[in-house]
Amino acid sequence: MKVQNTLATEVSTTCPYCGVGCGVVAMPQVDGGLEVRGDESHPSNFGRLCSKGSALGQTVGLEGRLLHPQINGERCDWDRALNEVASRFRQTIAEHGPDSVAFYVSGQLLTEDYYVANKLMKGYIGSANIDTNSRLCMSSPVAAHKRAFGADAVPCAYEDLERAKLIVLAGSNAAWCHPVLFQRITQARQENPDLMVVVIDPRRTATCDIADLHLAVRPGSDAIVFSGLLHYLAQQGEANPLFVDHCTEGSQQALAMAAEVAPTVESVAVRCGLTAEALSQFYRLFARTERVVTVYSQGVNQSISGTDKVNAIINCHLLTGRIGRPGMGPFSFTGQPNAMGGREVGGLANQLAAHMEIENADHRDTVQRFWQAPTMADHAGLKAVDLFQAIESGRVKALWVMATNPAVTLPDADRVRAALKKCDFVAVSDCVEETDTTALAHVLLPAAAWGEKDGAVTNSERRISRQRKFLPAAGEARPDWWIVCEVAKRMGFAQAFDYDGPAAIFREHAALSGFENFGERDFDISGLSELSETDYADLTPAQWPIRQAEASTPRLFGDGRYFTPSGKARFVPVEPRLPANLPDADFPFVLNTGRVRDQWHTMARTGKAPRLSEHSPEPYAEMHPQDAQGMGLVEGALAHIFSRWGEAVVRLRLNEGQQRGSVFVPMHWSEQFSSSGRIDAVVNPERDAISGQPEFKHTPVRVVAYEPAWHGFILSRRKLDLVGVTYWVVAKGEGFYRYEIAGEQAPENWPAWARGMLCASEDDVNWIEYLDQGARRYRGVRMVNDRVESCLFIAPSHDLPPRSWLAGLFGQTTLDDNERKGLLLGKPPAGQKDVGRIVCACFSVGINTITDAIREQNLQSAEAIGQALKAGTNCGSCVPELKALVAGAK
Ligand SMILES: Nc1nc2c(c(=O)[nH]1)N[C@H]1C(S)=C(S)[C@@H](COP(=O)(O)OP(=O)(O)OC[C@H]3O[C@@H](n4cnc5c(=O)[nH]c(N)nc54)[C@H](O)[C@@H]3O)O[C@H]1N2
Ligand SMILES: Nc1nc2c(c(=O)[nH]1)N[C@H]1C(S)=C(S)[C@@H](COP(=O)(O)OP(=O)(O)OC[C@H]3O[C@@H](n4cnc5c(=O)[nH]c(N)nc54)[C@H](O)[C@@H]3O)O[C@H]1N2
Ligand code: SF4
Ligand SMILES: [Mo]
Repeated sequence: MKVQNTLATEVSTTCPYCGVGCGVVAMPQVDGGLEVRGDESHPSNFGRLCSKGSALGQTVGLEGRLLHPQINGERCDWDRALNEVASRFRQTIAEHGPDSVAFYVSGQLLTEDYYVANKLMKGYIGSANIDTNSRLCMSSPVAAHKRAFGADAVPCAYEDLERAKLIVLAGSNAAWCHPVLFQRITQARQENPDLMVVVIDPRRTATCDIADLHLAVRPGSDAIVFSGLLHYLAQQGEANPLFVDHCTEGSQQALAMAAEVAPTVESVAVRCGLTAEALSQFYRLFARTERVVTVYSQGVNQSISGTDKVNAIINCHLLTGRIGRPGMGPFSFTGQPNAMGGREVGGLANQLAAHMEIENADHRDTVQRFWQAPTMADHAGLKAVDLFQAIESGRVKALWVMATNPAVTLPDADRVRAALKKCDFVAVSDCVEETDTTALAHVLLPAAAWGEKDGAVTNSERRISRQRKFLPAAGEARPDWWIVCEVAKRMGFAQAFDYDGPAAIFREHAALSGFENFGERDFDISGLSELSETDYADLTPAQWPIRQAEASTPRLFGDGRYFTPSGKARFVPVEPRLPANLPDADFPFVLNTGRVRDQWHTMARTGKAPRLSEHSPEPYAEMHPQDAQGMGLVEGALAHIFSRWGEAVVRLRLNEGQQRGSVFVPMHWSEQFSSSGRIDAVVNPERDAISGQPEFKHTPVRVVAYEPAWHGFILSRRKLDLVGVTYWVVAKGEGFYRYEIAGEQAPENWPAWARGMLCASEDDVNWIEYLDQGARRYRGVRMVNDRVESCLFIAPSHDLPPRSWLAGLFGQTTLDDNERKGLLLGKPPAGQKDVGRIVCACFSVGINTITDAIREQNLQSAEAIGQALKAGTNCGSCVPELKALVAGAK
């Protein structure tokens, strides 16, 4: 069947989500659908995909797409929209100078898009006010790499994970955020039982499933952990004097500082909230293992001292000389698909292009001559948070946002939204029509989405891969590079932006990387500067530097030479600092934020896939059960979270894996999906003084029970306009939309209210209902042609029927009598089971099915569950949870 439906073409491309950069084979179907599989030949994933990658087929439909340009909400043609953007930018620059305009771009742009946006701003507008959401993500590692290595260079390759004997994951929930790397590590452990894994994270995450040791550190204390490690290694005689002498500088200052700030293992343990035993175990393991890779991600980066924390980690690798050789090194896992590509083209406000520095006059001269640019920016531009503050104060008057959603994802997000509202001119390029940011735009520019355009991305291991087009563009959507170039032409820069396609841009980018380089700059892909159109079309994944065609460099620094003036790597003395804001009597908890397994950021794409909405359908806060005690905070209830910056309302989950005193809330919910789950409204805007990266992982908050007058939910085949609710969340299911709702005031007449929302008319005969006024319970079901059309359940508390069985009925074309009866009761008739919350997204296997099978068939492992139910056998993302269920049943 599948084979017949598949069009002849199979296209190899790259997944548009995380920085693992998995190869995907896209198989467009004759019915317009899309099947995907992992690309066996891609060296990043060798055929694997995670839940998000596997569900790509469910996300490419036209639903919700921005199909036409718009000015002030009115559809218009491209010419008008482009002229509008160009003239508003030109006017603003003429009146207020180049620094009065800005671009806010994204690690989800392709390299070619990014390259032209940066070229336009820095070389032609003459300002460096182009910053990117990578500021929120990778800017601390960038700054730390530059301090240590003299360049923003990631030394490692993924194969080092397989060749290591110890992997330390610091502030990384790889099981959910870099799932295919997590799978590679898991497999490496199976093949090599000596491989040890240490996870450093305040909370117990799915990643801890493979940890030999989990250090549940006090939030924000990683610099102390690694300073303590540095001192310990020195004391234990684990330094590598040959390497330190010949290849590094500054060790003495760094060691002296470490001795001062982290004198004993015991003192470090106390400050980090660990036992001395556990900490020594980690230190001993690190000391005695030559092949160690230390992975770091947002738990380290997103901090006011993120740059120092990364350097504290790198210091330990420098002291032991564990860098530049197989199976070892400090390894930053990048977040977005093209976080690295953005750094290569200079997408950050304090960079230039091709890893050159904006503050360096020679570099400016080099780039200016290469571009033949009329005006070069000569000072760093505004970093993301500062940029939006400058918009608020009116210093920046015209903004162009591309491929990011700042009204949701910047800290202190209410203030960001207010700044956008005030801004004289906002253009937004996006694929999706309705986002919290597009709602504030004057001009909307429809961008071609994944699968509709060609370009390159670079993953965490410096591997450049192609994204390829295999679908026609939706509506009038155009690739981002085209949109930028058309605006540039209309601003008077026709010659410099006259490209006939992405290959031409890529060649120029590659040529710039080699231009007057002489081996002085790490980023050099001059080997790709003469690709023909066919070469570009067929480009196979390779790791930079690529100085000759078909070269690839898995590992950097094998020769012991760095990009600093002396050629030596630099130790950085690190004085650990506390987070900017600490809990107090008013705000006693630390808010930690991050990601869930099956959603990508603001859910613009993953929110369209029913398969991905089942695992975490609602925004939630995780708390330790003891912290919740006596506060009316019970499992499944709603919680109101306040900080000095803002508030949110989310569902409460009690979890002993959560450290006491802290609360975890995912970052994904915007106002498109929830009334009040936008957690960045609560997050403080503090940031690292060196990198400008915000402290998303640490905001003092108060958590209070939120007790509305009534709770409820609706499942409906069509989208609804909700009336009279104060709390709502919408998630897309298979054949229905799920609304979780609550209200502070009960409607005067429940039936009239419900019919108003769900029925064709007040006296709709298809509406069957049940009202118990005394118990304040109301239920209604609408059946049309034997199919359930919608159902609604209201109760005075959150104690409502499970949604999963009801949800399953939307997949049926007819219901039998028993099912109909069950429908109004909200529970399956005798003989039918409720599968429960979905654990395995690929095969939709619910938690009840799994726990029943574990009990009835005495299943002892995740593999056994896989054999019995298929759960966990496709993408494997749910395996940690399956193991936890097996363990819980014992
Ligand atoms: N499913 C999914 N995957 C994604 C994304 C997504 O949206 N969804 N986004 C991608 C992007 S852009 C990024 S940047 C990456 C992020 O990938 P990760 O950094 O792995 O993800 P996060 O959940 O942001 O945070 C990681 C962990 O840091 C921990 N943490 C908090 N405070 C501290 C601390 O003080 N010390 C330590 N050691 N740990 C701490 C948190 O508890 C959390 O478990 O994920 C990428 N992959
Ligand atoms: N509280 C909290 N906040 C965080 C974080 C956290 O850990 N905690 N993490 C931060 C990090 S690391 C990151 S990376 C950011 C991510 O935050 P954002 O970048 O703001 O989030 P996305 O939802 O990925 O936004 C991408 C937008 O681009 C659109 N898009 C997709 N593809 C294209 C394309 O090809 N062209 C164009 N023009 N548009 C496209 C999508 O429709 C979507 O609207 O969030 C940051 N915010
Ligand atoms: S791990 Fe998942 S989200 Fe990341 S690139 Fe691979 S398939 Fe895509
Ligand atoms: Mo990110």
